[in-house]
Amino acid sequence: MIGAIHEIRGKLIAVLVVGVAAMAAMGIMTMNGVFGGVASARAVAAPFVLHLQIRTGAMTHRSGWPRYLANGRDSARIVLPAHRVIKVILTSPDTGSAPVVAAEARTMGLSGGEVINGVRTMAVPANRVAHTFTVAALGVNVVVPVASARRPETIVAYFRTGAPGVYTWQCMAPCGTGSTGWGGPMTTPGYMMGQIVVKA
Ligand SMILES: [Cu+2]
Repeated sequence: MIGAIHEIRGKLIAVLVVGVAAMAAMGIMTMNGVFGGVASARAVAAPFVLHLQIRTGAMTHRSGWPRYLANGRDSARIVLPAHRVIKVILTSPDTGSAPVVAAEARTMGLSGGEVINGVRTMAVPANRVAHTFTVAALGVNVVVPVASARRPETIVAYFRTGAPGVYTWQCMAPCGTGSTGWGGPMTTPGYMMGQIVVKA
């Protein structure tokens, strides 16, 4: 009788020990899961924000010479991190149009098109384009519509950089000087063209 009780007690203790060990193991696994999750969330870097601003010729007191500013500075050389999601926040108060061919009025290489004043858009009517921000080598085209006089256009778009390299960015809308609109700022770094330097 006493032997049997000892045996049952021994079994109970064995079950308890195994149970506690199992719970501890699960606890460790759960902790690993949690911290693993945090670690991988950290590994995915937040988007790199690129603020682009159109300054019209009237704003810069140089008629026919609109320009892009990048993060409030000269856009002749825009440095971006490699293999990173870039969040473009582009503002334009430009009420003038510079019509493009249909292909250039379509967004390209952007995750889900672009969001213009809160509305997701894949293309702008070609005759309502004011500027583009185009990086042909990266397959990226951000389209800037003509702004109303009431408020500037705000465009939000995402694209991804690849390997390090130097690429040309260019506005494809003939918004410059001369009879064709392809003069002046269209060929001047820091105005309607420049370099994108993708750095590791
Ligand atoms: Cu332009």
